[in-house]
Amino acid sequence: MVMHSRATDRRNASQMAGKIARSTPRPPFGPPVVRVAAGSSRLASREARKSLLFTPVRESSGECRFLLDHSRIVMSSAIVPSPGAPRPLGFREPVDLGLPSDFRELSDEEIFSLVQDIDRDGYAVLTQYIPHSDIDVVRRFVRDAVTAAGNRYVVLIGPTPVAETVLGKMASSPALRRICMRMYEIATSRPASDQPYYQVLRCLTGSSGREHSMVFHFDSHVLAVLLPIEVPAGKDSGELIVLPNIRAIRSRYASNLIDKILVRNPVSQRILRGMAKSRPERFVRISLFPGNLYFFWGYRSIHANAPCDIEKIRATALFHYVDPHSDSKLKRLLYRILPSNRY
Ligand SMILES: O=C(O)CCC(=O)C(=O)O
Ligand SMILES: [Fe+2]
Repeated sequence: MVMHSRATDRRNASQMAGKIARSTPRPPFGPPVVRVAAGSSRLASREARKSLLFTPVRESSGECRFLLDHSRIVMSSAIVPSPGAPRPLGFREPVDLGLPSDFRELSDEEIFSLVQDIDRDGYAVLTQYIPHSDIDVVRRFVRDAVTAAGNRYVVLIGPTPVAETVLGKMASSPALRRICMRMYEIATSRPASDQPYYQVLRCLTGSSGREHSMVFHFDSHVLAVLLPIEVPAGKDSGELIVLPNIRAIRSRYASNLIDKILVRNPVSQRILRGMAKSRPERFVRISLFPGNLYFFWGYRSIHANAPCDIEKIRATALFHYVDPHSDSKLKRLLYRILPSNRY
């Protein structure tokens, strides 16, 4: 299997295969633990059919809002070992320890190339990064989750509900973690963070799925890693639409908040939707293929998914990495006093 970025797509795959040294995951430094999300996983139980009404949660863009009754959201509670314990900037893999590798590791050159692709084109892609056999399993999982939710939009947050699928493996993958950390370091010149991913599985279907389409936003996290699981064939296939890299990482949460308010209001949403129709060339429109892994600067880019066929399912898994304002006192205060606040 050859897995490569778009930049490397353009090169000869067989050349790359010889070039890429396989290395194995390093053992974590120390025993850090991270707390992931809150609440309880209900999918596995009969409770799965009950809606979790008016529970404040963070939506997939890392925002907090009250659930609507047409949404089904399952959250997870877990303490898991941080796969990406902090490492010194510039740290390189030591020696091959002979441990079984998880996903394919990328060389620093390949990671640089991903960052370049995002900076230039708005996104990068590793083709066929996740094996089809794993996608098939998680696709069945998605179908069951959608059925359990009454064939409506459902979002699963955190690693626990998806732990038995490849999404659990991705969440704890040292290879993927290293890619994210190095991308972040290269792009921001800041040391990589040991923040856990903000992990989301979004399943859109029916008219409630439509309501969650064309909702333009900035993410709260710098890097978005997107794995398509189910993509409807045909006209309305729910592409990812991106206005790439249009803002910098704000030093203050308050500035971020203003940006978000400027985008997430009905007037701006109408303007952006109109623009997507009348000036499509201004947006990057990404057709998604299950098994490919897509990367973009979610914090810096306005983005949304295009609508998809209401008869079909569109499912994507997202791993959001590094909230630059996680320490903000204002943010914490707002989340405390306005739990339904989306910003
Ligand atoms: O599902 C998608 O294509 C994008 C979702 C997204 O932007 C998000 O979860 O923040
Ligand atoms: Fe997003």
